[in-house]
Formats: sequence, C-alpha cells, structure tokens
Amino acid sequence: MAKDMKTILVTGAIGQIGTELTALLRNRHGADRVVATDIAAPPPAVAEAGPFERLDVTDPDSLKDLVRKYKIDTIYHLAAILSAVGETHPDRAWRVNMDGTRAVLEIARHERLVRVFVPSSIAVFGPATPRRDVPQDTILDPRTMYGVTKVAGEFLCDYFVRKFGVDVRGCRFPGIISHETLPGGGTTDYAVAIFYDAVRSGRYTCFLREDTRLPMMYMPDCLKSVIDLMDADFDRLRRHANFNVTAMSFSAGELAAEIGKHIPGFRCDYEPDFRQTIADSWPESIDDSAARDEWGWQPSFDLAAMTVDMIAALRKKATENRT
Ligand code: AKB
Repeated sequence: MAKDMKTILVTGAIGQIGTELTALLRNRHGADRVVATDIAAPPPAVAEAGPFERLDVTDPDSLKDLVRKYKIDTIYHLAAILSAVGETHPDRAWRVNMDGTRAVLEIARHERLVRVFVPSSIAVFGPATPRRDVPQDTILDPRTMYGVTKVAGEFLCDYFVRKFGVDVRGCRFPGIISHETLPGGGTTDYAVAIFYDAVRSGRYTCFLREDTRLPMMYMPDCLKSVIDLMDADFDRLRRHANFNVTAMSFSAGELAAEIGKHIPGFRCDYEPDFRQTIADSWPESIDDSAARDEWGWQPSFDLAAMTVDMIAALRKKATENRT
C-alpha cells in the first residue's frame, strides 16, 4: 500500500508524544486518515483537527470496533502509565501497559494490520545493566512496575513477530523533552518542568539530585525516530520492538547550567524525592549503534541546540498567552 494510503489509529493521542505524533501523521497522511484516541477528553484543538474517539486500551472489544469502523491498518500504541505514576498505582500500570499492549497485538494479528508501533523505555534497564553506553543486547533488570511491563511488552512484541508474523516495531525511549504537551508522570519529567519554571520565574526545585545523569532526547528527534523506524524495510531489521535510541546525556546540574547561559540568574534547587531511587536504577547513557546500523537512526539535537529551541518556544508561548 502507498505511504499516503495508510489508515492510522493512535492510542494515548493527547499525551506528550501522542499530541505531536498525531499532528505529524495528519500532515503526512491527511487528517481524516489518522484517528486519535485517548481515555481522556481531548482539548478543542485536537478534537477539531481530525477524528477523535474516547478509548480505554484495556477494552479489546472497543479497540476492535474502532479498527473495523475506520478500517485501520496501522496502530501507534502510545497509551501507557509511566514510571513515577506506575509506582504509586502499580495495578493500573500493569493493566494499562500489559492488557493494552496485548489487546493491540491480538487485534493486529486477527484483523491483519499492516504495522504496529509499541514504544519501550530505558526503564527496562536496572542496576545489573552496565551504567554507561548500555549495549543493545544486555541485561534487563527493571526495578519499577513500568519497567517490568516494558520488558514483558518487548518480549510479547517479539513473540507476535515470530509466531504470527505481525509487523511490530519499537524503540527504548530515554527521557523526552518537549514544549507542546507536558509529560504525564515519568521520572525524566524534571527535564521539561525545569524549562517551564525557568522561563516563568527563573527558579526551579528539582526532584532529582544535581549529579543525576540520564539519557534524553528532544521531541523532534523522538518523532523522527518513530517515523524512520516505521518506514524502514522490515527485511533489514534484525530486531523489532527494542531498539536502543538516544540523543544526549546530561545531569540535572548540567541542564540547569545550560539554561543559565540563556536566563541569567536562573537558580535550581534540589530536593530529591521517591523518583531519585528510580533514576538511580537507570543508566547514564545508551549505545544506539544497532538503530543506526539497521535503520539509519541519527539524532539532530544535542543539549545546547535543544536548550536554545526549548527556551525560544516557551518564551513565544508565554508572549502569545499574554496577548
Ligand atoms: C519515564 O520517566 O517514566 C519515561 C521513560 C524514561 O520512559 N519518560
């Protein structure tokens, strides 16, 4: 089928990645060909931009009805409970992340969908994983319910590829930094919140220690990774739903210092909470050479370029909100 003839369903479409991915896919394929779904009600801008349906991904019948109603052939399955919220609500994390992913994969198999995207996360790693430049094939040692579901999800996706020939793809995302929609309940959320507070008030209190170093990626690179992986030739892929991807690694202190170059006098204080334990279990940096080799992954933004872009975008937003 031609690229522009896809009929796409996005789950979690009003989340941090979902909002921007849905807009990008609508630009690429046409607004009517991308059905945005989420358990929550959409903001007016999303509801008016194309088809939107309320969907609980743990309800396979509703998902199947939508796939049939819109003749969906491709799903981007972004609905998930992230690491920090998952530790507070582990039952919900298990249900949404496991039952949701299983429902998507079963429907892909039975309704003969062309392709599915299921993201994973650096939360699959843990204390037994090398801390720096984590290789593609390494020890998975998740210490959060979110990470446990992501490990199981990766294996489940691989099972569906091998056993049923379903075309499933996915990356292990690091922290994603963006200015369009706030992230919802992750450990890396500080790297977004710090920009909002820096632009608004010149001060931020970080819930991680200053020396906490984590792998990160700016939203344009995140979207590029999804599109490039989904466009890749299936026969060239040796892996499917567990590609390491990264763009940069920095500590909370280094990010604060970078922001301080553009917002003189910016002050960051550090008051670590329960999320510090999660961050301490994750690696500092990732080796993404398998993604580079198999489907040409190449990020564009480093810490300096991302910081300039984030601050400019948030200043523009602040000015627009005032007028
Ligand atoms: C989180 O912090 O939970 C997510 C992730 C790294 O998957 N951003």
